[in-house]
Amino acid sequence: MPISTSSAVASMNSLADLDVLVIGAGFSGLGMLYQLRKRGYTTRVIEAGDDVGGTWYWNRYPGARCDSPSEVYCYFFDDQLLRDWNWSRRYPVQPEILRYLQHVAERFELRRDITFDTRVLSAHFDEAAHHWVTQLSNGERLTSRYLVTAVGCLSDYEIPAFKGLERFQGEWHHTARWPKDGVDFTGKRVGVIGTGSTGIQAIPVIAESAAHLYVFQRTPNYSIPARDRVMTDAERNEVKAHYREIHDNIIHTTLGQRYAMKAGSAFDVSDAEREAIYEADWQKGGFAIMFNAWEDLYTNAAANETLASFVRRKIAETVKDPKTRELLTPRDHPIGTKRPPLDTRYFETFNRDNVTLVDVRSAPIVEITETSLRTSTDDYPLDMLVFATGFDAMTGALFNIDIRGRGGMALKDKWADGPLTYLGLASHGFPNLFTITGPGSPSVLSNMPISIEQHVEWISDCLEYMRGKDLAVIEAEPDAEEAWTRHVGEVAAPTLMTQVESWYLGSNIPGKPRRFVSYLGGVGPYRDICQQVADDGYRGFTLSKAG
Ligand code: NA7
Repeated sequence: MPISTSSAVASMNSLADLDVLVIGAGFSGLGMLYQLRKRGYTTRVIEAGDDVGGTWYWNRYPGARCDSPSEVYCYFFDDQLLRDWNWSRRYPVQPEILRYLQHVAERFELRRDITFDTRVLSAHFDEAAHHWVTQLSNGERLTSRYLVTAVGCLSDYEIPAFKGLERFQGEWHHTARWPKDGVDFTGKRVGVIGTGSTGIQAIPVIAESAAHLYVFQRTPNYSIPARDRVMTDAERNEVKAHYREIHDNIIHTTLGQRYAMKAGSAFDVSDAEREAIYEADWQKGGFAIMFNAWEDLYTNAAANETLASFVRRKIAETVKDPKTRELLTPRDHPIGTKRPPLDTRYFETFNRDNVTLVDVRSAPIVEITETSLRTSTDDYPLDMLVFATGFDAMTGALFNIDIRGRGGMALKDKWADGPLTYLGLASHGFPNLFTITGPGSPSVLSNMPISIEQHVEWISDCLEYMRGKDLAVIEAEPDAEEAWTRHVGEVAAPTLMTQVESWYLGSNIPGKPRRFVSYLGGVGPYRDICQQVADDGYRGFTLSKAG
C-alpha cells in the first residue's frame, strides 16, 4: 500500500528544504525512505543510477546472485509484502532481486521522492543553521536537517592500476559496472582477473559461451557449492506461514541468518563424527558448513584446519588436472577468514577444454597491451577483459563524497587512520549524520537486509525522539566513539580474520589503513546494545535544541 503523505507535516520547524536527505536508493535508501515518509518527514533520496536497486542495480555480471537464502534476503517491515512476493529460487539471482526492489519502489510509490541519475558531490554541515547543505551533480543545492548515507558497503569498485589498460582495443568491463544489455562472449578469448566471490560466480557462466576463458588467479579461494535450486510451492508456503517467527529469531542471531554455530570445539567430537557433519552440510550447500560449525572455527587455527582440509579434499576430488588442482587449492589462509564464496560448478569449470587457469601470483600481471595481457612470463592474446577485482569496501563510497562536519572537517581526514564511529551509525564532529551499515556495525559480516532494517528503525526512532523533545542536533560524543571503536577492534583481535590480508581489513587498497572495521560481536548483541543506547536517552550522544 502506498503511504499517504497528504497529512504529513514537516514538523521539525526548520528552515531547511527537507527533514532528511538520503544518499542511495538500494535496500537501505528505499527502506529509509519508506519509514521516514510513514512518519511524516519530508525526505528526498539521491541516486546515481537511473533506477532503484543499489548493489543489485550495478552488479549485473553473469552469474550474479545472492549468497543468503531468499527467505531471509528481503524486507520484513510489511506483512503483505512478505505474503505477496514469491521468490523463485533458493538463492535469488540479480535480476530477480532487482525486480523485487523495483516492486517495492512501485508498491509504496517510492520513486516520486527519488532523484535519479544524480550524484551527491558534497555535503557540508552548516553549524549556525544546524543543517546539512548538499550539492548535487545536477546543479541543485539542498538543505536538510539530517543526512543519511545509504551508499552500500561494497559500491566503490576497484580496478588495479594495470599498466597499459587504456591501450587495450578489446571490450573490457568491471563486474560492478556491467552493461544493461549484457555482454556477448561468443567466439571470444576472454580474460577474467579475480577469483573472489564475484569472479567465482561469473567464471562458470562466461566459460559456457567464450571461445576460450583465461582465469588470472592471484589467490586461490575456498568455495562452497551453493546448491541453488528452484523453490517448491510447499517450501515457499512453509516459509510464508512462519515469516514472523523466522524474522524474530534471526534478528537475535550472530549473522542475521538461519545458522547457529555449535558451542564448544571442533575437537569435542571424533574425527569420524566431524567428517560426517561436514559432509552433511556440504551436501546441503550454502553457508551451513561455515556457520553451523563449532565456535572455535574462527579463533583456533587447528580447528579451522579441520574444515579447510575437508574443502581442499573436495577440490581435489573435483579438479582433474593435477597442476590446475594444486593451483586452485588454498593453503595460505584459514577458511572463512576472507569472505567465503558460494559457487555453482566453479571447480568443475576448470575441467573444461576452453578454460585455462593462469597463476599470477608466481608470474604477476605486468601490463595490458592493445591485444593481450602480459604476465612476467607469458603473453595472453585476448578479445575481452573482465575485472572481478573488488571494491574499496566500507569507506570508499563515503569518501567519494566531500562530507564535512564541524569546522569544515572532512570525514576523509577524520578517518585517515581508520573509521572512528559510535555504533557504526555516527561520528563525532558530524552532527545529524547517520551512516546505514557504516564501519563499526556488523554490516558485511551479516545478512545485509536484516542489518539495514535495524539501522533504519533505529534512525527513525531516534528522529522521533528528537522531534518529541523538540531537539535539533544529535552528535556522537568523542568518548563514546573512542570506546566503541576500541571495542570493535577488541572483539575482532582474537579471531583468525585479523591475521590474513583481505578486503575486510582494507588490505586490497593501496595505502588504506589496515583496520578490521566490521563489528564481529553479532547482529543480536549489537541490536541489544543499540536499543539500550536509545532506551538510555541516546547515551553517548549529545542532544541539543536549536540555538
Ligand atoms: P574481492 O573478494 O575483493 O576479490 C577480488 C579479486 O581480485 C581477488 O581474487 C583478488 O586477488 C583479485 N585481484 C585484485 N587485484 C589484483 C591484481 N592486481 N592482480 C590479480 N588479481 C587481483 O571482490 P569480489 O567482487 O569478488 O567480492 C566482493 C564482495 O562483493 C563479496 O565478498 C560479496 O560480499 C559481494 P587477491 O585475493 O587479492 O590475491
